[in-house]
Amino acid sequence: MNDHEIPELLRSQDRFVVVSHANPDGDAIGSLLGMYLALREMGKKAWPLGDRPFPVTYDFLPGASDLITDPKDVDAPEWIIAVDVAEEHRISGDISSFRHTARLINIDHHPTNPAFGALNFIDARATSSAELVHKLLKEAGYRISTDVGKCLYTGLVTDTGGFRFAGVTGKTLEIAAEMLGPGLDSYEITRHLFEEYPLARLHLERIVLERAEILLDDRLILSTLHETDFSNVRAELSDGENLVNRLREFRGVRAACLITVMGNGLIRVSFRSKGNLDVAKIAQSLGGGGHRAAAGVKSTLPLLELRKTIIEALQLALNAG
Ligand SMILES: [Mn+2]
Repeated sequence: MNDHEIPELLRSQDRFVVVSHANPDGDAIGSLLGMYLALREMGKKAWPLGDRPFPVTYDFLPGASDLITDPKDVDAPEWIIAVDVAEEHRISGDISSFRHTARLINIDHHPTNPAFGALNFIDARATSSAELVHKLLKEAGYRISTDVGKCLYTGLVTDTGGFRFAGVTGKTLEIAAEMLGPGLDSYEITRHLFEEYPLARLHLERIVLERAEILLDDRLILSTLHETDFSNVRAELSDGENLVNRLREFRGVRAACLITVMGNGLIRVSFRSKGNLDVAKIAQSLGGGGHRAAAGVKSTLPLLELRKTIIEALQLALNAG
């Protein structure tokens, strides 16, 4: 599955456009900016591409203001690097004008990734894609700078929930230490990530908790947001990132689910689980994907039908496990 030529390509090749997934989280943004800045520091042409500006939370990251949203500003790239993208159609940024002239390198840690690149580096044991970017850059002979470290550490910290989630080992902490390097405080970064939320998030959190339903003998907590909730409290969609985690934090709860009803007939569902329950499987059965303990799907099913399907699938999985 893994292509071992990638470090050599990063070292020898020159023109790279770097992309990640739509509605990017900390790992998507950190991995994208970390890769982009490292390539630039290595003296190469590199373009960070996305379909719209990143959420303001990440404005503190080096390179954040370099993001390109118009593919015309990308000049004849030879390589497309996709980081943290579970499926090709989830790539953010219009790569169609060079998709068939450039070759795609796919770097990801989602177990459901179908290896859509010409070259693929996929490792589901990694807690973040940032870890994989770090590994490849190191193997390419690149020595991590403070700027790149900030970006990659952001990816690692956000995808591990601040080192709390399943899969964090001593190795994870060693990699984190390498990313921080000497002279960089973890708190210089984590303060921006966890203590500078827009106030709109507090309003959203209130609504999510107020509407939380405790189901399946206290094993599932489910809540629902509507697009109008976001506009009512003047929140962006990204202000709700990872709010679903709050629903998993209680004793005996095995699964958490946050349903977000968008205005365009689409419904976003985020799943979290605890213990051996595999929510990626449930997301996949509905057309989505993700990780064992954190997965999601966008569905066109009507709300009530979708809700019923989700609860039944979770009930079946919980009773089987
Ligand atoms: Mn990730």
